[in-house]
Amino acid sequence: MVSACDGDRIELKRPEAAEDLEDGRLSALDGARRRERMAPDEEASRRRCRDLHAGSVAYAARVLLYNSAVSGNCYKVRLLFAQLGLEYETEEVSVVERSNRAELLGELNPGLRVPTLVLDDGRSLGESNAILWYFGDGTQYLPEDPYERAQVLQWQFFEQYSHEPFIAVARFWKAYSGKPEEFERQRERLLAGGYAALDALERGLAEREFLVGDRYSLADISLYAYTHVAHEGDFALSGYPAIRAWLDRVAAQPGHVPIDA
Ligand SMILES: N[C@@H](CCC(=O)N[C@@H](CS)C(=O)NCC(=O)O)C(=O)O
Repeated sequence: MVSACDGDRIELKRPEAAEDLEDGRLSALDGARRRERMAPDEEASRRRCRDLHAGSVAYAARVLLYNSAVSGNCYKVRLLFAQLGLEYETEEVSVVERSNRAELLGELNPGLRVPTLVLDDGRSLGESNAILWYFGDGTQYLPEDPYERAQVLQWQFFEQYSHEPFIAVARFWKAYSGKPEEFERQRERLLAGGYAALDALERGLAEREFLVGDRYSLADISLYAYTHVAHEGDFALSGYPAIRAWLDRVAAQPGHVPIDA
C-alpha cells in the first residue's frame, strides 16, 4: 500500500498551542498546568491514567516525529500535539523517494512508515493511531468509559481498514505521486471503496455531533485527517451533509491546526 507523503527537508516544528495556554506552549512535563485546563472529571481521568502507566505522557517533553507534511496519518499526530500544546521536532521523510527507508526507520518501526515517533527516552512508536493513544490517554481526547474507549477503537480500525486504504491512496496517486495515470488505472476501485467508507461515516454521524459520546475525541482526529482532504482524491462530499457539518465542528475545536500548518 502507498499513502500520501512528499518532501525531503528537516525542520524544527513548534506547534501552535491550544488557545487557553498562557504562553502558547505547554511542555508534556508540565502536568500541573495541563490539569488546570481540564474540567474536574477530566482531572480525575488524568490522575487515574497517570497512575496506570506511571506518567507515560510526562516524560515525552520533546519527541522526534518522522513526518510527511502531506500525510494525513502524520497530520493526526501533529493535530493532537497542537491541541495538547506539545513541543516536538520533525524530520521530513519523502514517501515518493523511498530508497533510504530501511536505513532511516529500520531500527524504529518495523513497518518502515511515517508517522514514526521517537520519545525523549529513545523508545520508538509507529502507527498513527497507536501514537494518538499513547499521548491522548489521560486527556480529554480519550473517554474514560470502557465502552466509549472501545468505540474510539472501532472507528480507528474502520479508518485503517475501510477508509484510509481508499481515500488516502486515491489522494496520493492523484495529487502527490507524480503518477496521476496510476490514479486513473485504479480509479473505479478506489472511488467505490472510498464512497462506501463515506457512506458509513455519514451513517455514523447521523444525529451526532462527534463520533463517540457527545464530545470530540481521538476518533474524530483519526477520521478527520483524510476525510477533510478527500476532494484531492476526487471524492465529492456534496451528498454527505452530516460529514460536512462534522468537518466544520472538528475544525472549530480549540487548538485546531490545518494539515498545511
Ligand atoms: N497504518 C499506518 C500507515 C502509515 C503510512 O501508510 N504511511 C505512509 C505515509 S501516509 C508512508 O509512510 N508511506 C511511505 C512508504 O510506504 O514508504 C499508520 O496509520 O501510521
